[in-house]
Amino acid sequence: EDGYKLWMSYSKIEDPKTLNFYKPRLQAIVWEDKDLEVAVEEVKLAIPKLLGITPKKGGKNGLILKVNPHINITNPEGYKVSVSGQSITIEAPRSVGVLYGVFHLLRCIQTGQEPAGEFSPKIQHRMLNHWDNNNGTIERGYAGMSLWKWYELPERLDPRYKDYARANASLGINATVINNVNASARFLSSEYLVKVKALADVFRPYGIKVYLSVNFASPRILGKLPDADPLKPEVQKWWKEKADEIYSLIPDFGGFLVKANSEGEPGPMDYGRTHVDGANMLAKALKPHGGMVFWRAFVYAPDPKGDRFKAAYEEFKPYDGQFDDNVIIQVKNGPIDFMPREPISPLFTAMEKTPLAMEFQVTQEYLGWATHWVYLASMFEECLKTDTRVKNRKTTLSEILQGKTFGYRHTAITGVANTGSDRNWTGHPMGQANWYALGRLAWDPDLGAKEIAQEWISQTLSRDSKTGSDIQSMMLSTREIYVNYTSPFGLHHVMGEGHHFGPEPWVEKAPRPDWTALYYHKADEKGIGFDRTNTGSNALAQYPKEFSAPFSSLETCPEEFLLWFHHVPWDRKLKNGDIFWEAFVKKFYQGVKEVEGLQRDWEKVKGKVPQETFENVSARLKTQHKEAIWWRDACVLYFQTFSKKALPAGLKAPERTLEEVKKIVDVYHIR
Ligand code: BDP
Repeated sequence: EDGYKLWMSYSKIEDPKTLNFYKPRLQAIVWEDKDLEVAVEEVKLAIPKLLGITPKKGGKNGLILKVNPHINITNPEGYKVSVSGQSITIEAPRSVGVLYGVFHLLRCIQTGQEPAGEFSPKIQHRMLNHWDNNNGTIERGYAGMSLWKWYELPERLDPRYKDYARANASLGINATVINNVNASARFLSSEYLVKVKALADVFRPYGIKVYLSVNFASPRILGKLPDADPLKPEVQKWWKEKADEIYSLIPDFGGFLVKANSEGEPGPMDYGRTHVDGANMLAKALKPHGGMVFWRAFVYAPDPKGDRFKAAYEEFKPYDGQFDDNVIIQVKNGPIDFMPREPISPLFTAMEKTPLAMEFQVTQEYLGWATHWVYLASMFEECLKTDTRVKNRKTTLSEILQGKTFGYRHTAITGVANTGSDRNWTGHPMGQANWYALGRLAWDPDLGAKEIAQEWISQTLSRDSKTGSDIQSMMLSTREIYVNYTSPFGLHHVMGEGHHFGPEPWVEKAPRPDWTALYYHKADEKGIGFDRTNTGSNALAQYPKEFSAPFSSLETCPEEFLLWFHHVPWDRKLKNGDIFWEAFVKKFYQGVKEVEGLQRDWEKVKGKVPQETFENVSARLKTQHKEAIWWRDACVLYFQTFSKKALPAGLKAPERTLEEVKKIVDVYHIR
């Protein structure tokens, strides 16, 4: 068990009740439709392994798979499962629905449930974003090189492409953006498009549409036009012809993802135009083919005196309602950048006439790369269940994304992938659960981190209920542990500059002021934190009043968000009676202790989970422990230079000096 098979290893079921229910009903597979080939193939692969029987073809009873365009169902990608007598029937209007139904059935077998009911995705576009470059590297990838082997395509199709598609389809992921948002124009060259087509052909039977990130300056770079001004007819013509070329190769091509006028990428503003001009121009090129534009709102113009928190809202809010109907604005979950804990982006509460897509990050850029165990579903869930108070009533972010609140015409949830060429796909074996969770939440954003963890464990590490619940509790604790030793009370953006690994709260110089740590923590002799209330940047005013009210005062601000919104005096008393400085320091120490707890708990599952995974996780936990101490020592010693206060009684001072800790990061700069 080296992890290659992900949650599709289909290990033998031991539970007699499950065997009794499924064995008689899976003796045969009945289907007619040719489009059901991959669904049938999956059943044929899984059932012998799970149940030790080989289903025969045809007959009256058994697993009946049917495409039925006339069944009445909420979403055309949904399916119905019913059990009667010795048969299980999976029926759907499209073949992909039947495939989803098959994966649902396989999940039910492995989690000891009986299948029945109607299942429909709550979100239309369920996507992965790969930040893969054409030279095989991955921006912020920690699990090896890109999965896509551009030099071998289109002739050789790595078998891994199909396993990638199976894994995604098993979760209901139906779209993949295969290249980096910092996009090379080369992906749109005719030479590359045939390679992209080869991938699209592999993914198609699994219901997965391919998208490309595009470089806005492509008409200039590839088309040799003088510029890429979206209002110029020749530029529009270039994009239209490019779209026609793409669709002639890939008739179901999904569309474009665009990072424009952000972090140095080209965009319409280079020509005095707007996001609306740029997005709508691309939308018009794709429209005749049914393609979509995902236009990212990750923008922040350099403004040393401003507050980066406010940038996306300020740039996009004025354009609400002006985008074409095949444009979605893709917004990161928080206003800054994938921090271990962020408040929700205010844009989600403010764009009533524009569909917004959620962009989560699955790759752990700011969450310890591949050496820290962080089960991200806890963070995704916290974000999705946030009550935004939109319309002055309970309105979760999940509901907004589902289109219920503002009546979106399109809905989307996307995750920046954590996959790579490592044999186990994600580097850290537990990172697989994050890919899994992203897919499940994109299908149903109301699912809970807890149930998703349990499902994943039953399909990967163990079906023993004690072992399962032990691992589940560990998983559910990991995110808060990471927060404790890196970013307690809402501390943010104090990681290493550029590479984003490890602590560097002392960073005061960077290519931009808002890439330093000092910009965010603002520590001084009085206290620490970014005042975003009306005495500070007033970023809170971007939220509905009913949402921001509790955050606005030091008394009522949830403690886990304090430093996001307040400059907190070091000796401010917290709810538990500690002064802030002491509570703050204690969190770092607590985080380290908790990693030690994780190590002890993990030892207990030895012999109960696949040995290779056991050893892999154990070793990574050792590194995590070492790095948690590094975070603790760096933050405590550095912030102590401002607070000038002693450590709380009973805590042992770090064994090294601040100067010594500062040197450690140099090693990581070359990682
Ligand atoms: C930041 C990453 C950078 C990405 C950027 C983005 O550090 O590599 O290009 O986000 O999302 O988090 O565009």
